[in-house]
Amino acid sequence: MSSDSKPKLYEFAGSCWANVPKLAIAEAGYPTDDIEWVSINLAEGANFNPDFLKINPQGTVPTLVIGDQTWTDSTRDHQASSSPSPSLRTHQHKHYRGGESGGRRDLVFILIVIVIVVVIVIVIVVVIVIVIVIVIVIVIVIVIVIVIVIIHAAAHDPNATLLIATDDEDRKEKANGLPKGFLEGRQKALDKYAPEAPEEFKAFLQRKQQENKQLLDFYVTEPDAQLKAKIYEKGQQLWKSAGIAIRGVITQALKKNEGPFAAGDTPSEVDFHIITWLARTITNTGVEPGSPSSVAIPKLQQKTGGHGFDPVIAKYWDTWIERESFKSNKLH
Ligand SMILES: N[C@@H](CCC(=O)N[C@@H](CS)C(=O)NCC(=O)O)C(=O)O
Repeated sequence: MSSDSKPKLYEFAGSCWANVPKLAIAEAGYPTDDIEWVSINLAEGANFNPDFLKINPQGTVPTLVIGDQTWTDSTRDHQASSSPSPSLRTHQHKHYRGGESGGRRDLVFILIVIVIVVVIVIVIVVVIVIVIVIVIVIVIVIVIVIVIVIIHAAAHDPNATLLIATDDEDRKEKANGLPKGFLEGRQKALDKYAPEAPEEFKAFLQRKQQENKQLLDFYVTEPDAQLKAKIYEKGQQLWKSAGIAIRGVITQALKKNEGPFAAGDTPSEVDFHIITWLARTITNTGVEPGSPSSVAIPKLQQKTGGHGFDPVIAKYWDTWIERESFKSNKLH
């Protein structure tokens, strides 16, 4: 496959959501050579380069380009593989002329009526079964979409739990670790691109420049007590919401079948979103990426308010961390 005709996946090894299509590709056994992988270094703010903004004006990864079509959100990636509606076919109806048999018209008439009634009943039953199947499929699709939308909610965004401190100790750790370095790298890029960017991206970049600077300042200067309280409140709220998502929608999704995955014994699209989010959320608790549930779950419980989780969560996590797609993509 020539590089021009290959699907192009813009991603970053440290990106949480880019793991959704990466897992889907690995689980489907799609040859990685058939994809052109383009790394957008988020820690250096490469996503704010106007050249990338022309491809995805939100400046986020994953971004998938196939031919002249672009997908800029992992929650819509599945559309890339959806097939077009089947074309309608015209049916030719043949008309037959019925014959008559001598003096038994009434009997023939009754038989014809019975046949017609039986055919009508069969047609009605088939239509009802088809409608029930369609309704079940629609309900399943709606539930999957709802779960995916909830997992992606800003209320427990894993990029926010990574960057927003919950207390003084957490602030100190973030100020001495990856979050501060990440914010600094972005700031450098934003300070460079915002003034010289084409008009269409200026407002977006200036807003990002301001927001990023506020958070960076929180770590590199000594904030006043009021700002600290405001940020910590936001950080705690994010973890509380993460706990609600795990104990609510994720547990429900995993308990629908025997498990360990949402749809049974093989991972499906909804799992790629759940595990991507869970892996980053667990890493954000401070444990080593890919730690077993005996280590990860108690820490996750503590961060999300202390209440227990249903055992399906630990089972789900331990199943995923052993999976090749999880390991090869270094989910964290
Ligand atoms: N809803 C989007 C979110 C994508 C997203 O926020 N990606 C992060 C990396 S995990 C990103 O590119 N952030 C760059 C930024 O916000 O500056 C999706 O699922 O694709």
